[in-house]
Amino acid sequence: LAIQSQLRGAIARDEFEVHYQPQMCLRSGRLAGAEALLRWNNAVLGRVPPNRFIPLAEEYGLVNSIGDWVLESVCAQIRAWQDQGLGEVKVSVNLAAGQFANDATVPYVESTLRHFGIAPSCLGLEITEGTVMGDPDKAVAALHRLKDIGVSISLDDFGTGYSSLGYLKRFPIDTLKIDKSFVDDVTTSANDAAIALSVISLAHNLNMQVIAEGVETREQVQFLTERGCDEMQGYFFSRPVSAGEFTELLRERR
Ligand code: G
Ligand code: G
Ligand code: NA
Ligand code: MN
Repeated sequence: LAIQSQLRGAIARDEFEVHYQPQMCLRSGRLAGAEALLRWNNAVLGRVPPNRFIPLAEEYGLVNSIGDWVLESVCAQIRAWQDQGLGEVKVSVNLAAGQFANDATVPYVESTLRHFGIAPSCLGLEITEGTVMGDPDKAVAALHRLKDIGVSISLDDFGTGYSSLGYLKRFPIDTLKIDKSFVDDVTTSANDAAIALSVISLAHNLNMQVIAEGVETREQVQFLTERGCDEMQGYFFSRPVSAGEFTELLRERR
């Protein structure tokens, strides 16, 4: 398959790029950090979205090397921003199921942070419900080891998978992300509004933060702000942008 052989050589050919989507703190109105979103631009296949190539990377056994590349690239960038006097920038990185299942991942996260001299509080890891449900007991242990290092954990796409509230109680999760599918109609659908409010209450009652993703309109911002959502991410604020463009946003923040 063309995509398999192209994906295999993508790191060596330097075809990946990390983009950064701003995450806004609603209380201060300021830039709180970013989610790292991987981009692949291949000479033969063009731009392939991560929704397509990450599952293939899992299947071909490439997800660990790609994930390592993302983590190093993000840590090098956080270091560079700090060296440029732009402060400690918090970045959330998506962790694939195959990385999460790999015992080498936690020590690798720790040694990479140390290598770049980055405070663990600058790194967040985003997992999905599917990532942790495969082997929940192992997941609880791995999450605790990550918490011990000092990185924070977000549960992505919350509400769209098969999560059980019992697991939510056991997982040391810092932040729930309200999935875009609930945000889209939050100001027009009573059901979506009820779900968003319930997730905000659930998170706060469990001493977690809440971030809404896929926020596109002023009405959504207002609705979610009034109801106590902590952070937001979406096209209303910014699309995912290149590291260079994000550097400009950080300069404006100062
Ligand atoms: O921008 P968007 O098309 O970037 O992202 C689509 C999906 O791909 C999201 O579910 C996102 O979590 C996932 N994704 C983006 N970058 C990465 C990455 O570096 N690693 C993993 N595992 N998933 C990613
Ligand atoms: O699955 P995950 O939540 O990690 O991926 C987020 C995806 O949503 C990425 O593909 C990202 O580019 C996209 N995204 C982020 N903000 C918005 C938005 O406001 N509107 C839309 N349509 N997509 C968004
Ligand atoms: Na994500
Ligand atoms: Mn998501």
